[in-house]
Amino acid sequence: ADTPAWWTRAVVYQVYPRSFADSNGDGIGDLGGIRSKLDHLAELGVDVIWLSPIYRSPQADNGYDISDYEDIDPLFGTLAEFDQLLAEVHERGMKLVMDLVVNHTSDEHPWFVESRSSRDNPKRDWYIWRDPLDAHEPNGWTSAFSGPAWHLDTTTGQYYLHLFAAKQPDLNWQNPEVRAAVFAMMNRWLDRGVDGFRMDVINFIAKTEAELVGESVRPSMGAQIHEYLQEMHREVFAGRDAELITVGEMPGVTVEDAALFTGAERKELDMVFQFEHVGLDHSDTGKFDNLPFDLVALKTSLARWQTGLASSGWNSLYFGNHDQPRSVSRFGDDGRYRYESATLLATILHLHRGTPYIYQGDEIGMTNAGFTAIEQYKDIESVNHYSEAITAGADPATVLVQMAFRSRDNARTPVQWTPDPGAGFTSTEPWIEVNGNAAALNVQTDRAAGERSIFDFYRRLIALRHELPVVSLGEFALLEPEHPALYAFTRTHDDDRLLVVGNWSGERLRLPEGLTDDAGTRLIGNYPEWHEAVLEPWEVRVYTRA
Ligand code: TEU
Ligand code: CA
Repeated sequence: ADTPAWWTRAVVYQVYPRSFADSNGDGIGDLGGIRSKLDHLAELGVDVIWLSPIYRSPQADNGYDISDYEDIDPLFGTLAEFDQLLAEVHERGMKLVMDLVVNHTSDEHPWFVESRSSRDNPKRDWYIWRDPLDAHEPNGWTSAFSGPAWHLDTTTGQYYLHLFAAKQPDLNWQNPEVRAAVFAMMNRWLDRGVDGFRMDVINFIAKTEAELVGESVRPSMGAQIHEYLQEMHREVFAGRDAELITVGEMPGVTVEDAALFTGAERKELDMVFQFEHVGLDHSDTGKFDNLPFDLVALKTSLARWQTGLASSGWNSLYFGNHDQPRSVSRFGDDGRYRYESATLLATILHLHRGTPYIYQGDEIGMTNAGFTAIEQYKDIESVNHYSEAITAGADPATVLVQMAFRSRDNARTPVQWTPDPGAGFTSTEPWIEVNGNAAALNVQTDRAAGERSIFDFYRRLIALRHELPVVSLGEFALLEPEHPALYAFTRTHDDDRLLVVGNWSGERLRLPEGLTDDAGTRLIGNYPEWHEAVLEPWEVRVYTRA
């Protein structure tokens, strides 16, 4: 069998630059801040750093609205500083991945400025323009950020499509000129030394005429998506993909599709971010309609993805990112058992088969922000949701409770480095409030916690993935699928076998009879002692048997 790709043993760390570290005292994170924390990342042991967008942008969606793909926004620094950061990342033996946002640009991108200037502009067909239908939007599609997905441009009397904000017009990927321009830009970043891309909503780029005029509320994934990604592979990655890592963010992707996107012989992507497990705790009416957590649903979903990509393709593994609530608040206990539940979540995730992604701050168990007033929120999705809900007659207090759990801003408060005011993130007023628990919850305090350092626990999990083929490649098998609080599974590789047992609850849990018989010895656990037949609240154990 051919040698497993390097990223089967790798761990990726996501930096959301605006909230990571501010080096020039303007309250916004920047490249200088990232450079000052590279030792933190190297000590953690991560292999790849994924940067959320740092390109020129009006910041309507915190940089996911790009107005120049080939320059760094002055908020974050300069191209020269970027090259310095890249060199320092490489010096430490780490790789750097950029965020590729090419389903849409900013409405201030020169391409769109030209496109919207007249109906016969050569770039008109670089975006998706349609005539009004009975003086209204061409179809019923809605934006992810509330309201219709179409915006009427009065200059030319046509609507343009935007699946996200009106300041994020969708590119027309059916146009070969668009594809060529994107591929050329990607090649220039790779030629600059970048080691790959995380591709923003990349499954949305394929919209066909049928879908555009169809009445579906949101686009399904157009059939040409595989053609586009295979063309991207030929034009950009072929001949150099062995050293690179590509991950496609794909809301709504199924495990069957993911097997096609990530099969090695398919020459499309290395892995995808799927959304099933992060969609279980809200209703279909919308992400802010929160539902109670259901462990059986979670472990069943993740197990199906393990099985579905066991022989072909590859999983990414994540519980958090800049769009999701903080995982210890969402899935664990961010109060009494914060250390125990944060380390349980990390162990369960990192011992699945796939490439784990650590979101900045999760390595010290950062929690949801605890915002109570709409003025504290900055995220366009949250702010638009609030005004839409209130306009529709919802009770502001109810909406604020929903947002306090679900808002993307929960993951976007500044990383907490020290107990000082400003949490060591900035010397001035930060662009978004620092979490009120920063004085006790920060890197400095966590690193001094010895046995109860979450950072140190992550460091050990990452080392296990680097050292043990049973962790990176071992076959996954879920045990006790119906148990409401026990998360148990095995990993087997040649003669090596791991047994992972986790008590995903705040109550003591009696282990099923015989489950740990001949399970072997202790590999890692989050309680100092193991009382054989009973798991303590949020206790996780990994047994190893050769
Ligand atoms: O996210 C796309 C996406 O799926 C989320 O925005 C999701 O739709 C939303 O949070 C509801 O669950 C990517 C980026 O990660 C996000 O930050 C951007 O806002 C979005 O695309 C548009 O670029
Ligand atoms: Ca700054």
